[in-house]
This record gives sequence, structure tokens and C-alpha cells, in this order.
Amino acid sequence: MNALLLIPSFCGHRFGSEWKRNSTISPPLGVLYVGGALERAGFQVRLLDMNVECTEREEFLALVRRADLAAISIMSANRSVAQELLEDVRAIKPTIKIICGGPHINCTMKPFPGADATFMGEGEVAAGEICRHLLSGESARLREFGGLYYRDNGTTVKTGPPIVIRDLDRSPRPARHLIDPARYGELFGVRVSRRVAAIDTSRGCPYKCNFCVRRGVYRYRHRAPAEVVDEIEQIVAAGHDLLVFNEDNFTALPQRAIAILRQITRRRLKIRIMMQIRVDAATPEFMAACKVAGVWTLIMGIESGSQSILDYYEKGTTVQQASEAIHTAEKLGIFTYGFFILGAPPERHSHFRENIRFFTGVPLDFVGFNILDYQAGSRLWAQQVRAGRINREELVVPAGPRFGALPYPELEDRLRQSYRAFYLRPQLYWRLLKKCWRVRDFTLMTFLIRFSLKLLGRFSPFALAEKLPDRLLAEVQP
Ligand code: B12
Ligand code: SF4
Repeated sequence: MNALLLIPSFCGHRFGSEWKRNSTISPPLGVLYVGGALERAGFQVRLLDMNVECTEREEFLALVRRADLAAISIMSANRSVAQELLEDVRAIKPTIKIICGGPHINCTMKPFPGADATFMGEGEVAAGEICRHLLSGESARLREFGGLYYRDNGTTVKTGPPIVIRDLDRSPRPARHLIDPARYGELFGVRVSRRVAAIDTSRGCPYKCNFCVRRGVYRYRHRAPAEVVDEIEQIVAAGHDLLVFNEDNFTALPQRAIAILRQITRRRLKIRIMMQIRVDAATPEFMAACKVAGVWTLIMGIESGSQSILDYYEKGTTVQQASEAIHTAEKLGIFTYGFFILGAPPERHSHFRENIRFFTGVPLDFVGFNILDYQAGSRLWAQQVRAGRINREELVVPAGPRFGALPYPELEDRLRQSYRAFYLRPQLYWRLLKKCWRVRDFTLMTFLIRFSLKLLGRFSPFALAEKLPDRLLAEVQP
């Protein structure tokens, strides 16, 4: 039995010279778990991540023709490309069985159009067996599994609630051999790792930020520190130089997080670590444990530099906490990557200005800005459905006047201005160069030089001269 495990590209369903690379830091952990389940059920698995692997059309045709089953992992951001990919696979081989799963399915809980089966939940235990029964046509056996929509004699059958792993310590580990880790490990298109691995130590999150989709099937569960660190030991032994923690909230239980970091230190595991934290978890004890364990970069969901906007999102953190977390990381020589959301309905010009003042006033090293999406599975989406502003069939709706925010093109302008305000500051690069030197991080120093050259290429000299942050701040001040 041959399975083709597919990750649709975020840049369109394209081949050969038309293909575009969508570089990323982290290997696709969820798909590696599913790949392991398929292998244990007896499948020969070929994983094709169309974001990082370019195939010629002929090669793709051969892969699909050879496969008995196509398993597609979908995020909301690539759902239309996934639809195109699915239709293409079906056209190439009409008899192939197609199963879909992934974050998009887990947020929307709807059958994916054209699939023989849609899987809701966590796939590392059951996905292999489900796919075997799907292939053998034993639809009666499929009924034994929760979290499925499948087609039976022209009708769509829905089985019980989604499959959620109760005891993460007993679930199998991801099939890391299915990818070439050298295809990953890039930040903004610049390589920062030769061999990167991803791990998750918990699933779900106990918080309730209203824009976030990690509710529903994602009840908070966690693995035992010793078990996590055993896995990290294997990762280090396999020669990885960067480890990314792919989870919602590593710090949900602060003492557990600190216990993991201390065990990494105690076992003398040498690897750079990148993880996502909430700013309210950055206590001096946690940050000190991070530094000693080798944490290289902390990704912080800051969301806004304006307290009233943070409160609107029900984030439960303060601007002060964000500032303190960034300053502590700076002092310890840990790199920081802050994420912000633009487009909340109450957000006005003054908030935008406050945000810029915040992120240019703290020693933050990198930033990412996103425009708010109302995503199925989030509380904001549900509220707007109840208010009649979103139709249930609209699964992802961008912010805009419908919700009392600015028109989308204006939000895009603000997003561009925010990027310029942050990155077009000579003092940022000077501080970062000093930090790289201080912590002897030459990987990041090389990254920084290549990244600034890229950035200079992207912004025209006019933009550089006109959009320096002081000018921008002057421009937006009343
Ligand atoms: C790492 C990560 C990324 C990486 C992806 C790296 C990679 N190569 O995969 C990067 C940085 C590229 C990324 C980007 C984005 N991400 Co992201 N990301 C994550 C994060 C933190 C971890 C993903 C992960 O590994 N999870 C752990 C694994 C075990 O879970 P899983 O992937 O869901 O897989 C399980 C099941 O879904 C199922 N499964 C998965 N696939 C399949 C397939 C089949 C056939 C079956 C049967 C089962 C199955 O089984 C798996 C094992 O249990 C998640 C949050 C989270 N905790 O999941 C957000 C998350 C997936 N991202 C999200 C978003 C919104 C984005 C962005 C759109 C953000 C943005 N605005 O730019 C972009 C989109 C990409 C782009 N345009 O470039 C949302 C997705 C929401 C949605 N409805 O799709 C999440 C849930 C975060 C959130 N809280 O909102 N992301
Ligand atoms: S945004 Fe982060 S902290 Fe908030 S609910 Fe989602 S995963 Fe949890």
C-alpha cells in the first residue's frame, strides 16, 4: 500500500519553474505524526511538502499514479490551494482514496469537499488504521472511529466526537525520517539551521484569547518532563542544531516548563531552542532557566502595544509584562520575535500610533504583523455569527468595515507602515549586531547581514529616505 502524504503550498498549486518556495523554520510536525501512523499500518509513505519541495509536473503525476491513498493536511490559509490539489489528484487517478485532516478541519469541523474521508482530531494513533479500512472499502469498520466524515453509497456519514489523545506520554513519536530537515530551518528566507527538528510537549491551551482557534478539541494536555527530554536527547544525538517547540503554550504550567528546561541543562544537551511563550510567563526564574538550557529565540504573542486593544482580545496580559519580558530577554542575550495583530474594531489612529511607539521603544529583535481574521473555531467568529455579520459558511473572514474596522487596503497600509517603522531603523541593526557579538551568535549575525540586504532590495531608496520611523511617528502624531 502506497500513501502520498501531501502538504499544499501557501503560494498556489504550481510545478517546475512556476513553483514558489515558501520557506519556513519548522518541519511539519503534525504530518510527521500522521506519517508514523501510516507506516505502522503498513503503508509505504512518501511525504511531499509542496512549500519546500519543487516537483516537475511529470514527477507529481508519477507520484499520484503510484499511490493508493492521498492524505492531505490543511490549514485555513492554504485551503483553496488544498482544494485545487485534491481535484488535481482526483483527476490524475480517479480511483485513489483521499483523506483530509489538519488544523483547518479541526477548527471548522466540516467535511472537506471532494474527499472520501475527513478526519477531525489528532491523527498519530488512529490515522493509519482508518486509512487501511478506507482503502479496503470496509466502511463498517470506519464507524468504529470517532472524528470522521466519510462517503458511503453516495451519502456522507459522520461518526462520533473527534479523536483526542488523552495520554500524550503513551502516544508514538513523529516519523522524522520522512523529511529532509535541511529543507527547513529558514527565517525570512535566510538559512539559520543546518538540521532542524520540531517537538511538542503539550497540546492545547487553557487561555481564552477571543481571536484564537485553539479551543474545541484542544483541551490542554501535557507530557511528562522526563519523557520530553528523552525525545530531545534523541534529537540531539541525531545531529540537529535547532529545536523548535511547536505548541500553543509551552508555559501554561510554569513549573513544568522550568522542569523541562532544567532537565535539558542537567543532561548537558547542547541545542539551540526556539519556543513560543506568553509574556506573563516570563518570570525571572523561567527566563534564567531558558538561558541556561540554550533557548535561542523566544516568540511572543504580544498582539498590541495598546492596553485597551489587548483587553479587547481578552488576552489577559499587559503591555508592561510584554515590555518586561523583552527587556529581560535582551539582558540575558536571548533573541525575541514579537507578533502583533492589526484590525481590531476599536483600533483607531491613536492605537496604531501607540503600537508603533511600543515596538520601536523596546529592544525587540524581530516582528511579525498579521491582520485580524475571524476564523471558525474562535470566539470572535462565533460572536459575529450570532450578530448576523458572518454567515456560518464563511470560515475565515478578514477584518474590515463589516466589523467596525478600517477597510482592508487601509489595514494593509498600516501593516506595511508597521514593518517599515520597525525594520528601517539603523539603531535596530546596530543593537542587534552588538547583541550577536555579546552572545557570540555568528549564525544570527550572518542572518542579519543577509536579511538587511534583502530588505534594502525590497524597499525603494525613496521609501528608505521617507519612511524612517521618526518621520513616521511625526507624521502620525496629531
Ligand atoms: C508551527 C506552526 C506554523 C509553522 C508551520 C511549520 C510547518 N512546516 O508545518 C509556520 C510558521 C509556517 C506557520 C504559519 C502560519 N500559521 Co501556524 N502554527 C504552527 C503551530 C504553532 C504548530 C503546528 C504544529 O506542529 N502543531 C502540532 C501538531 C501535532 O498538530 P497539527 O499540526 O494540528 O497535527 C495534528 C492534527 O491536525 C492531525 N492532522 C494533521 N494533518 C493531518 C492530515 C491527515 C490526513 C490526518 C488524518 C490528520 C492530520 O494529526 C496531527 C497529529 O495529531 C500551530 C499551533 C498548534 N499548536 O498546532 C499554528 C497554527 C497551525 N497556525 C495557524 C496560522 C493561522 C498560521 C498562519 C496563517 C499565520 C499567519 N497569519 O501568517 C501562517 C500560515 C502559513 C503561511 N501563510 O505561510 C493556525 C491555524 C488555524 C487554521 N484554521 O488553519 C494555528 C492553529 C495557530 C492558531 N492558534 O491560530 N505556522
Ligand atoms: S493565543 Fe496563545 S495564549 Fe491565547 S488562547 Fe491561543 S494559544 Fe492560548
